[in-house]
Amino acid sequence: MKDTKDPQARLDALRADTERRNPAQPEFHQAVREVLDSLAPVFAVRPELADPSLGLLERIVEPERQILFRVPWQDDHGRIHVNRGYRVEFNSALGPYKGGLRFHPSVDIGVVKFLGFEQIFKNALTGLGIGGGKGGSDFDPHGKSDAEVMRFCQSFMTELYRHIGEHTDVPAGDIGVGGREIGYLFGQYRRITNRWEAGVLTGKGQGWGGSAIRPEATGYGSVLFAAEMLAVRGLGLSGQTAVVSGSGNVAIYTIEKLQQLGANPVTASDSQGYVVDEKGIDLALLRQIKEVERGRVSEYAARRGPSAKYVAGGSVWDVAADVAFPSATQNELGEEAARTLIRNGVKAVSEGANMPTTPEAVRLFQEAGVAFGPGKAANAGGVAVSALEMAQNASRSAWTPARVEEELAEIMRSIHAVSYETAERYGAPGDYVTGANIAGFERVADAMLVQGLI
Ligand code: NDP
Ligand code: 2IT
Repeated sequence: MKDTKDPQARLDALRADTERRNPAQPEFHQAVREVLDSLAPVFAVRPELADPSLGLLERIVEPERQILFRVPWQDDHGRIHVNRGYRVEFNSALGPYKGGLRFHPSVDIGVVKFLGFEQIFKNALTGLGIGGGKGGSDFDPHGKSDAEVMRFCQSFMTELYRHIGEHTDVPAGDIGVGGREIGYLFGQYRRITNRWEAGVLTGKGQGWGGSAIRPEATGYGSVLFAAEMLAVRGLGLSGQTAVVSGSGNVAIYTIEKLQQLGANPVTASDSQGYVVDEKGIDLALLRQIKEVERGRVSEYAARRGPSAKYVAGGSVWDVAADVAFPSATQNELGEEAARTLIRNGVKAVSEGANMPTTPEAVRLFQEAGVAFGPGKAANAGGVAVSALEMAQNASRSAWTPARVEEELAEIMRSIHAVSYETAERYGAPGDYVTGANIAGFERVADAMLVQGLI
């Protein structure tokens, strides 16, 4: 990289270098760019962090370790399939690598690196002593039997086990990985290692080391973050109409917390379409279809009656709302959707998913004065309660749901406060993207600096 003292020129050169060294990884480039674009104000105040001779930035964009492996498995008809397994151990300056596993056909090394990179700063924001990592596979759990999912998980863990551990790397769920998969993965880890090492995975069942409120934590946290952003503007969630995308773990508990706080979530979606329910989403029906039957949101509309309409292939962001919760996947909310939401009067957007809003759409929201909560801050509640699960495992205790929920609320308040105050301090009032990126970066950078050349 060019050895220049001009911070912006250094950042531009680093970005170009990262793109050249990591070809064909557009999601990773996007995630790196979004962080680097926020950092110039830090270097104006703390030039030592950008000192070219330290190479700190070059180290931050390079994972500490990248693991790629073959995952062979047999389907119910005896046929053999081969998938790829990934674990990117990105940064352990603040604690053991921590982050979910994603099973989805779109998973490749660039997707895992984008998620792992985001996770470093998200985890730093929680203040709970966890480093950043992510993993997964291009395996598609849709339409697979429980037995097939179990055989896949066992094969995946038969390689992964040698790389993880409660003090080393602690995976959890993400898209396509929930309680069922964590159960199969944990069983195989225990069998291979002959260790009851509860803290090696989070998102476990509550009867065997899982934490209360972990399934709810990401969605609940994203709603609490939205409530904090609205409170700054003298507004509340009660009585507000909400549009939520996705119908998985994050979306379901986003809808639940919105209803508890008196808001009216009217949508859910999957990769095939969305449903809009003018009476508000019937959560018991949605959960029956998604969690029990593992079905599609189209079935919700078919069973709910005349208040609900299914729109195949449409954009959920066409539905008018006061608050929006993108909770499905990356780049699901682009420029056109942002314009529609702004035209319809949206006041706040809280990212339950990782990087769901494109950079152009983020800019539009910010220019329009919409409160925008980036995923690193807004969806950190899930990994935060994972860290609380690790604490319970280490002390062989189980906290009450009320205690975990109170801690989650306090953590979300503090992430909001540090993002808000950091943005103010660096001359970008109300800009949670800048605030969260700088606050997370400073914690990681400070730890790396005093730990020597790592
Ligand atoms: P789930 O697998 O439970 O649900 C994913 C949902 O998103 C499904 O409705 C799925 O629909 C939809 N979806 C997935 N891929 C696409 C796509 N390419 N296009 C449109 N819709 C899609 O995952 P989670 O709810 O756990 O995760 C959702 C998001 O939240 C992800 O970005 C994840 O990284 C993020 N997140 C999750 C956390 C957690 O604790 N689980 C913590 C923090 C962030 P379909 O079934 O049709 O694929
Ligand atoms: O993106 C995320 O923060 C997660 N999928 C949760 C990670 C975790 O370790 O709980």
